[in-house]
Amino acid sequence: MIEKTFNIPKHVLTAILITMTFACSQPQVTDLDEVSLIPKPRSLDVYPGYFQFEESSQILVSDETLKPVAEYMAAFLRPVFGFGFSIANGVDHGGSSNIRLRLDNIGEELGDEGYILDIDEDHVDLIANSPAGVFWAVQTLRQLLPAAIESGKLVSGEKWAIGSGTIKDAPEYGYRGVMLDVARHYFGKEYVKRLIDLIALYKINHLHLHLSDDQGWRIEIKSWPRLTEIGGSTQVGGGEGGFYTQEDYQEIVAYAQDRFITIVPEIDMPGHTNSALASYGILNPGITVPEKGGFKVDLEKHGIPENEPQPTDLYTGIEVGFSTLDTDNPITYQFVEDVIREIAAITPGPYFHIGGDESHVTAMEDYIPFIEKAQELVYQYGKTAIGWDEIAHASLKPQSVVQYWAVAENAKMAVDQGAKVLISPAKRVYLDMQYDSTTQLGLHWAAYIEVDSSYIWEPTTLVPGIGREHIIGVESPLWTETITTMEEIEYMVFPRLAGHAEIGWTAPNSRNWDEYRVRLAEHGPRFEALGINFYRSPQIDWK
Ligand code: TNX
Repeated sequence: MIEKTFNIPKHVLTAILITMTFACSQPQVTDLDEVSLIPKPRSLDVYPGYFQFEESSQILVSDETLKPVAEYMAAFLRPVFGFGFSIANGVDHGGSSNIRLRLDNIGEELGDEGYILDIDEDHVDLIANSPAGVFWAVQTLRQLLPAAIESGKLVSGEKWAIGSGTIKDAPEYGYRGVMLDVARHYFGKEYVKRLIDLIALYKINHLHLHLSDDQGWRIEIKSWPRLTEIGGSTQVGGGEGGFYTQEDYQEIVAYAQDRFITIVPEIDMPGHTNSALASYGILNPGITVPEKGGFKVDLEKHGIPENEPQPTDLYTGIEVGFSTLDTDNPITYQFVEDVIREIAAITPGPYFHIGGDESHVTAMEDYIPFIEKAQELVYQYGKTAIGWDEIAHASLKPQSVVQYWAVAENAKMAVDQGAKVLISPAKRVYLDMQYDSTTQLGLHWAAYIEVDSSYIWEPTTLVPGIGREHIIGVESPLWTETITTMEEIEYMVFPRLAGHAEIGWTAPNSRNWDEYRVRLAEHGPRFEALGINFYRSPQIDWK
């Protein structure tokens, strides 16, 4: 065997060694403007240099109210970095390599949710008028770090650094929402919490829970216990269903609140009420359920005397529009009041959603006074009423909100009454709509919604006569007739929600599909690290 020796001159070797050592100690830093942020921030300035996280880095808070945000942040940094990230009061004592969370007056135009994220060689500063702004700055910081930050697992040997610069950011709309239908299929609180965690990353700040429908009643009402005992006992397809106790619901509310997400409870009325009519015959005006998918309530099992008014059958199919509350019966209003009172009492958020959609078997002359009474009760219990766009047929209070999903004239009627609009056009944001004709899950009555179609639209040009001043924001509903698991939820929600989040947050003149799709591609590894079962749309060159 021939031994080969390379005679490398000593000075060259030294030079190579120095270069290697230098290269190893230099972290990989991407300039801020090269990072794919979603939603796109309002402004971004890049400076030379970078901030490097150190073992000794601390999270400092200017204010006690920011401690939970600091804890939240530390909870995802610690396991991945393997650093301690201790949290301390006071942002003004010296020390470098710290992350400082600070409440300060950053100007009215950045509002309650805006923030400044300032990165230099010594510090990362997250500054806002209120804790919500600091929280959204944390979400931006997450996206400035490599995708591995989302894995929750230790990454060793990495030098963690982010490029220097300043991001100034604030949302276009104060209401950026997702709706989850837990009535057609019931999803336990762990599912809801995971969804809350995932949507927070995209700065979504409302989660609307569709808590009742023909197939299921999902929230405990102490004064009407059979609603969950009977009405919560099944779901589409005939599975066992389920419901949230009031304690479960409060746990969800608190979990969401910790992430600056407001829960919006919906009880859909006077249609979409079969689960209530199956629980209490006295609420039933004598309707019957569609032939396929109905089954008798076991009266004996629930101790219901034969001579009580007959409840409807439970319903496990997916037809809509066949049920209604008895709008002439005073007991109906006792029921509605009890339900609104009990839910309002455990809902800190400002809204109560009364549904009001597809009441096809309620005569308009009955529908209108019903909606007006329900609206009244919502205000009586201290909440702001929201309803689907049909409620605009009734006389609305100016504070009330109409959720535009189908009929533009309804939305226009609402603003003509001085009410506000939440934008949820089925053709653009319905997350239960299939991506294309090959999608296995979902429906397509409104449209096939590929990623481009879900992104390329603008709320203020959707309905003539409805402009920026009438709109409170954008919400993406996920109806769950065909959705049964968390994986299926994720598949329909991602990646479309990221685009909806940007429509709600980023001004229209900063949005552009060709540029967005490149940014979205970079979120593929983030989705993967988070274990999200997302739809790999062929429109995106996933990384
Ligand atoms: C229409 S959107 C409905 C829901 C269905 C959905 C299915 C709305 C207010 N009503 O009851 O689940 O279509 O896409």
